[in-house]
Amino acid sequence: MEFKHVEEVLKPEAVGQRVCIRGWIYRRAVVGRKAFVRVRDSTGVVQVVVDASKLGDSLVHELKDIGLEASVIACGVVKESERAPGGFEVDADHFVIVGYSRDFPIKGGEGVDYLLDNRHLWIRSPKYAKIFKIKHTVMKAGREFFISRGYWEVTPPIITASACEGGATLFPVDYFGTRAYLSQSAQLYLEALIYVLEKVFSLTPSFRAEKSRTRRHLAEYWHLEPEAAWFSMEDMMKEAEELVAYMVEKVLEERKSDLVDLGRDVEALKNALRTPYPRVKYDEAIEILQKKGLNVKWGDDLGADEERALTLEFDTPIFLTHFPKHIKSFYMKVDRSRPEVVLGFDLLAPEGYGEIIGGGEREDDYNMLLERMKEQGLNPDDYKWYLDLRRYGSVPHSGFGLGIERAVMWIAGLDHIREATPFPRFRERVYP
Ligand code: NSS
Repeated sequence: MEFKHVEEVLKPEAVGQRVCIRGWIYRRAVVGRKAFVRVRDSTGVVQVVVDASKLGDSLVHELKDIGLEASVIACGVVKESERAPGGFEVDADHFVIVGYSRDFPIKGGEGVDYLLDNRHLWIRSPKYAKIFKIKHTVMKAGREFFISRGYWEVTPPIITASACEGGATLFPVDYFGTRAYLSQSAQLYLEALIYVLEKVFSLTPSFRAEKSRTRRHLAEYWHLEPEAAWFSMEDMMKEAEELVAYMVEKVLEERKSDLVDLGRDVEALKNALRTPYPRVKYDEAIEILQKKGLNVKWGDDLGADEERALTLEFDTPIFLTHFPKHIKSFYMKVDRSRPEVVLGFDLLAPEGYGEIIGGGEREDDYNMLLERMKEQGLNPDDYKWYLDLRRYGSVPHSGFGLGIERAVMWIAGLDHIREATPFPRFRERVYP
């Protein structure tokens, strides 16, 4: 038996052909002596008509009570059908139940916590096939982009001895009796690797013990991080905007129908193809926000609400740059012409989504870096190896990190970051 995927059956060319498909029962209804079974596979849903006059009353009777998600094989001739989803149906001459599914626990209308307890089954919902394919394309495009520009993919450690992004969100692990942490970012190790390969990137999980449950924070997420020797902040911002435009271009090229099915406003997304993106200094951002009546002052860290308000002023992603140094990490390079700010940037996705990238130029002077560590209450002894990078042939360099789920959330138009990952990890959720 040669099998076709559902997407190949839902085509005018398939009409009149006899095909075999295999998949899972998505919906079913029995009317008189006919069962209308909607079969789902990784590519879509197609209606299969099982007629008792051809395949017997007992099969139709069995299908009447069959559980959703039972696995089946069906063969038959493809016909046009106005009432079937996609406009085509398979008139079965062969139908076999492969795996029964009694009392499938998701019937529709359940609450989010129940659905998350059953995440291993919830992800069978057809929308997730579309989201996970978009995520695949985003990650593939990310790798392609950096490789095509001469970056080497490297493998930083995930178990680390010290923090990159501050102690508050560190995940401790018992490492043979001593304390270690799950990586928050590969950055510090990528910085060591630029002295070997000059331009590097990694795509790894990162971990943040975020205490609050928000729509855009996960405890475990996928992190795409480039780092390049000799690059200024502006050089790296160019990479960032061209990366994002490339990801969007690839998703529009390869997965447009998935975007449409998910209800994404494709025209709005196309604006992100227009580079360069506007560059907004933190100072200007504060002014814009104050004019809009938000209660912020110079020196405040900008949260989700402020980011949202800013993004609504533009229709493409925007860069925010030159933040006050006390709200940013120790490794950011102090602007020599204005020592109260650092050469850092965030890229905010439009339509209210907010930060998807954080990066900047790194402090490359030994003494300045030491001072910044002390200012932020870090123990320089914990970062001896990192300080060494400034002792032996230091060079100007820059990098950034893009949160894959954040990018997918925006590109696919999702309202919660958990939708962008099959098994989301956040506080109070580690099962299944
Ligand atoms: O903390 S970041 O802003 N920056 C860094 O980790 C740098 N060390 C990266 C670098 O320069 N190599 O995080 C970077 C991005 C951020 O813009 C988000 O898109 C994503 O990582 N991010 C997250 N995504 C999901 N959940 C959580 N909790 C999260 N935290 C950061």
